[in-house]
Amino acid sequence: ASRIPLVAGNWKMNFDHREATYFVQKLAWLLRDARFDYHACEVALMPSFTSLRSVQVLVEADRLKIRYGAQAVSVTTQGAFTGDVSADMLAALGCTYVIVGHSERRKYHPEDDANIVDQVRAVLAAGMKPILCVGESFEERRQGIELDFAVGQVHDVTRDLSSDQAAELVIAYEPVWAIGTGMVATPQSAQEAAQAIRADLAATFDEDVAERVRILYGGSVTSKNAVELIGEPDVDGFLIGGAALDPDELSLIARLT
Ligand code: G2H
Repeated sequence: ASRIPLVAGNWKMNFDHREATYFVQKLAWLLRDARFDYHACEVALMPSFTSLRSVQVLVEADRLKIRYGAQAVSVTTQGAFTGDVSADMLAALGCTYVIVGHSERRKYHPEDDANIVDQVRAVLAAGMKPILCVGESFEERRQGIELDFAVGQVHDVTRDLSSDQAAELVIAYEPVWAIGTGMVATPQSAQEAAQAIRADLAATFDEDVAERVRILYGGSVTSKNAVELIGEPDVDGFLIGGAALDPDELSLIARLT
């Protein structure tokens, strides 16, 4: 496919701004040392809000090709919303991506489908790309409805978008049972889900949109399982948690992708 793969590190609630700065320097050095081709694979990091400014300063000063983004965003543009961060604030920090609807946000915060649609809209309106996370829990998999469930989660968000908006999406298929558990999905089941999601995009929009959207796999990705997963035709990269906390491991995964 013509899609450029994306390796995105989701740091979750790890690293303060000093640790983030050190990490980015080390990762950039490792990739430079390996003559990494950023045109062949995009690398992005999703630090905490508190680290974004430090990452921006470093990326701009050293002209790094590493991209970055946030892990969530407010659905409102400004005003009396204590503790929230707007999409425009993130765009002003040079963010390329914003993770939307991660299962941990769906679980620990009141992020329901309506809120997730609004976050996607806010991210797009500010000129960034949402990384929309979907995926079934163990219960849905046990019932054998995992594909319908994941496709349904995508559909609930995309049905109200225009083709131009949908084409900007990155979708991360992250089966909840695989998140942080060491239980990675098989390449076949990651492919099945990615293929089903792409087919739904083709049905909702058209082939062009379906071919443009990158679909990542997430859930216990490491350098040990990345090669097999990326070999699948509809898997366009990874959203990586635990393994993204080690610059050597993350650079290795990027090089293998
Ligand atoms: C899934 C993933 C990153 P991990 O949440 O989004 O985390 O790789 O630790 O399973």
